[in-house]
Amino acid sequence: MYLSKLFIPITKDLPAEAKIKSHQLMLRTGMIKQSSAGIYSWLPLGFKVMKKIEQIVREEQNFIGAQEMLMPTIQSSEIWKESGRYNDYGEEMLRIKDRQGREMLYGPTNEELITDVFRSSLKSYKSLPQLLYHIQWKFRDEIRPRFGVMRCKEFYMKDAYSFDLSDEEAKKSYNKMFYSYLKTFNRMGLKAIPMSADTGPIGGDLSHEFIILADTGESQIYADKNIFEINPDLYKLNDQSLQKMREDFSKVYAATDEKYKEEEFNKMVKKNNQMITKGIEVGHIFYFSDKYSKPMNCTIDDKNGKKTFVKMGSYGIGVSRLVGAIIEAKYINEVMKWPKSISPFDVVIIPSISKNNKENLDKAEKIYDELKKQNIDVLLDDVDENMSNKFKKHDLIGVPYQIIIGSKSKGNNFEFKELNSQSEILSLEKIKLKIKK
Ligand code: 5CA
Repeated sequence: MYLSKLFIPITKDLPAEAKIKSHQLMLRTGMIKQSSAGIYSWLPLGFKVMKKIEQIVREEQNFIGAQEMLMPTIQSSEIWKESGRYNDYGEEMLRIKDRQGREMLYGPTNEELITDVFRSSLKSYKSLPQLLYHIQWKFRDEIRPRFGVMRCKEFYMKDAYSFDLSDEEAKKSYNKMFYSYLKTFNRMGLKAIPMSADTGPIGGDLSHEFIILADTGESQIYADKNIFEINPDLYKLNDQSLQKMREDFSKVYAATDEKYKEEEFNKMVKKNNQMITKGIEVGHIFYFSDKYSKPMNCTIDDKNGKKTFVKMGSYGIGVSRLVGAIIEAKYINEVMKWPKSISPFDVVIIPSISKNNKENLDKAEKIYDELKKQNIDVLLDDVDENMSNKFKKHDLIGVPYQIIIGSKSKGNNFEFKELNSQSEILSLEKIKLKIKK
């Protein structure tokens, strides 16, 4: 893509309404545009990053055997009345009437809808376990939407649901998701800490939030630094190994303020290992057994033909929130550097262009074609602007690699720079290898 053709409305001014870096940066680089309070349009640059995040989430869900489907955004109030949450959910739920006067709502989450799908589809224990997920817009009429995409009204979420015959089997599904989440966030260059958490309006008595460290986070966290030593890659996708993983995590203290107990924290964690800081919740998993299946009469026949309520859990990842959360975690010293796996482009070519000399632009175009042929997603900054402005702009856009075509690039060797490091002079072959690594 040529930068001059890209729909990227960059602004120099700091948007007054944006209080945190990610919100400022997303507005300044034209990743999003607010349409009304807490509701945003996703412009090409922001949408591209969000789609890459979505794809990683999808691949890791598929890896553990979850199946993708799609449920609607608009739901009937009937199923929410059955579960008892229609009144409980309160004003965060956006309630709508259709032309027949039927009460509908814009789904804030999907426990009821998936239970309804399940109860009319499967009846035998032989079909279990099942893991289903979708990636769909949600709406919560947040009283104070803020921080851009971090706490907004309309947001993009991956929500998965597990169905098992017994509590014991269900814990295995929970462990799989726990593992999948750690791998998912790792692939985005994030170290997410699983923390015991409250279950709030979703319910149940087992729950973990996945939190990444950031000063601007809304969650207060208390954890043992040793939690970072547990490496999810050392566990395998089988029940035994995943149970061991859960046990290893449970030995290391990590809790949000709702679950925090000072005495326990001081007893379990040595003073110099204590981490008391802020974080952003990027995922949340719940086990709630028959909380929905019972009132909604969602049963399954066990092997003796006896009807039992199916045991369920739900598992969310804030796909759109992650775009902002990753900026919060990775924006350092006025430079944004996207992790390679989700960067909007693999590399940007920055030629020094002047009115009477188009030689550098010609060279840049040749490299552009060459990289394109190798399936490298490349951005070419063909805008006629001085280099210092260009560098400032690319510090904001955050493409991790730059090929700079100026005085240091000679013949077939070019100046190559990874953001936040020194540049080096390399052949195009070596550059390709670095980008693809
Ligand atoms: N039904 C469960 C699991 S599927 C559920 O809804 N969980 S949740 O409420 O914790 O939301 C899941 C994730 O969505 C959160 O971890 C967070 O990353 C994201 N999220 C929740 N509310 C918002 C919001 N207002 N704006 C942006 N992202 C949000």
